[in-house]
Amino acid sequence: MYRYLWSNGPKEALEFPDYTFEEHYGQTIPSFPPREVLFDYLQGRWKKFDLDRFISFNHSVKDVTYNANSDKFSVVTKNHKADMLNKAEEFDYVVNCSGNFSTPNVPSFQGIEKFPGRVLHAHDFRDAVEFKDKRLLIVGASYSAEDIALQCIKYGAKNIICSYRTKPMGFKWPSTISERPLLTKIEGNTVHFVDGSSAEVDAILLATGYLHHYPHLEDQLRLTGPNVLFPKELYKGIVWTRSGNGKFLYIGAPDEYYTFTMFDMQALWALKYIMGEVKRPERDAMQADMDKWLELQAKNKDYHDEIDYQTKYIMDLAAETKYLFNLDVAKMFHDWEHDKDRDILTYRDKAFASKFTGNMSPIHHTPFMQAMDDSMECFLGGHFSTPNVPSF
Ligand code: NA7
Repeated sequence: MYRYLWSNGPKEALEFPDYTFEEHYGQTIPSFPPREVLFDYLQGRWKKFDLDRFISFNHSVKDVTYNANSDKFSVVTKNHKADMLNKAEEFDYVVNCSGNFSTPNVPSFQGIEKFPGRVLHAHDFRDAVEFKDKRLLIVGASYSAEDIALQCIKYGAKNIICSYRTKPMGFKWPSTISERPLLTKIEGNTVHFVDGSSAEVDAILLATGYLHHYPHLEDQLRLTGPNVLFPKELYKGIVWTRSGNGKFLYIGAPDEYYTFTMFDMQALWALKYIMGEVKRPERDAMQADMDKWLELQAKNKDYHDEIDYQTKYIMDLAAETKYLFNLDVAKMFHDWEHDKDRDILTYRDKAFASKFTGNMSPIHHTPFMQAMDDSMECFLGGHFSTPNVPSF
């Protein structure tokens, strides 16, 4: 979570029904908070429910293996404070929630090893100020490329070229950001592109996504493949079907629009499944269900289809768990995408209403592109204006 990172989606689209932003902050706050404000909200929820007591801090999971004879998992953890491995423990179920946005996908391009400037992956991007007055090439055309390009321009980069492999992001960029097709090679400071054009740049940032990477799991338990809304071999996007007798689960493996609420919904489904309240069908029916989701996924043509797809997925989990709240914020996501298409520089200045309190958020005291201080104090400290929109 790099410095100056503000939420790139409305906070109302990730709000927990059982712990609203208004409950946490004691007031309504703008819809696109910086990272510190979101982190504080998360902390509030786990403090409210006293969740720390279930966690062994300073421990990492080193090895998970499934033993078909005992139908149990053997788990080795490391105690980092004592700097020692613990004795293997046995578990009936294992739920892997280690995330899939931390191991960079690093493609290679001819000549990149001799490029004289800085080369980094989005994972290692920390502070946009580093690129003040610089010409930056960003490879990739998804969320990281979009956001890092904006951040760098905001904090004074001279110009930015975003290079796409499949299709351009296509936003109405300011004159300092442009898009070109994929680079072919790099010679000194000069980058050549597929369309025959070239440009001189000072730094190269690979916003080329992340890999599913689970070195703490034995091979047969490891999910691999691209970052998609419905990964293969996961029944309901949760239960690993290749091995582990239906007792090895993943939470948070799909790519996401819904984020916090999707993790929560998956966790509830996993809990009810482990408790035996939700059952998995026979192997063929499980496969048919996964195939259905994979086929539907293949039909998605744009962000809007993907939003509806993930909404459907979450509603499916909600129906099976008899969840009490309606988490469907598809309309909010569609509006947000339209705001981005209208003006990528101002979409974060919009306000949304909470699905659970019904209250409209105020507009932040400073437009995003002029808001240089991302501290919680500054964000919450100013006077908010009330947006001129009808209440929901
Ligand atoms: P994403 O969303 O997985 O996007 C990765 C981008 O990198 C995407 O545009 C890819 O192009 C591009 N890419 C991947 N490999 C290459 C190569 N070899 N050459 C050129 N371009 C490449 O990752 P982000 O970091 O943007 O976002 C991470 C998550 O944060 C995201 O999934 C959301 O959940 C929020 P493609 O379009 O596939 O051709």
